[in-house]
Amino acid sequence: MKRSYFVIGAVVLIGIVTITVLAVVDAGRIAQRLIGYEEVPSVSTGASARFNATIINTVGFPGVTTITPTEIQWEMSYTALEGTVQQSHIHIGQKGVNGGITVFLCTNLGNGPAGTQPCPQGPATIRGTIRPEDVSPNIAATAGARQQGLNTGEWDEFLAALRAGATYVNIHSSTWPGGEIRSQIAVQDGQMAAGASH
Ligand SMILES: [Cu+2]
Repeated sequence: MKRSYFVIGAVVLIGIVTITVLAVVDAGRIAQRLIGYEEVPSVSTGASARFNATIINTVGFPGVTTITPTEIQWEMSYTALEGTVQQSHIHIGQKGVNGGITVFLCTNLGNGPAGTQPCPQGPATIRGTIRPEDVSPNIAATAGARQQGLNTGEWDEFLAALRAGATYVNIHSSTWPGGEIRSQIAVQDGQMAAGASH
């Protein structure tokens, strides 16, 4: 009797897992190269970085699975910074303009939200996942982004800013505390646009 409950439970669990996996949709790709010339004003440095990210939509089925919020899985590799790496963020701001910090990628300054990873000295690769609670967390360092209207947890507005080209990735160093290398973010449509899922 107990064994049959176990078998039924396992079958139901496998079914739920399968449905969830089928509903994971690639909703956009980001692939940027950070350089000093994109800083405002431009910085002359031999440093560079790659920032790659995928916007993941996990779409639920009404009455079957819970609708899970979108998340962004990212990876960044950087090398040859001329100063000591201090922190890295996604900022809100159009090309050629400095804007406020909205998402912390790493920091060595103790100024990020709890759980923010440290920034190793390069060459290094770091990874993370951005979720709604990571958008402009309610800490002093993100006050600028909130003054620009991107408030704590405003996920849809964050995605809209990404897609509008109104965000950038920045790596700050001891030599250039305002940023040594930077790249504006552009989102390429993911496989969802082609009607496929995986
Ligand atoms: Cu920054």
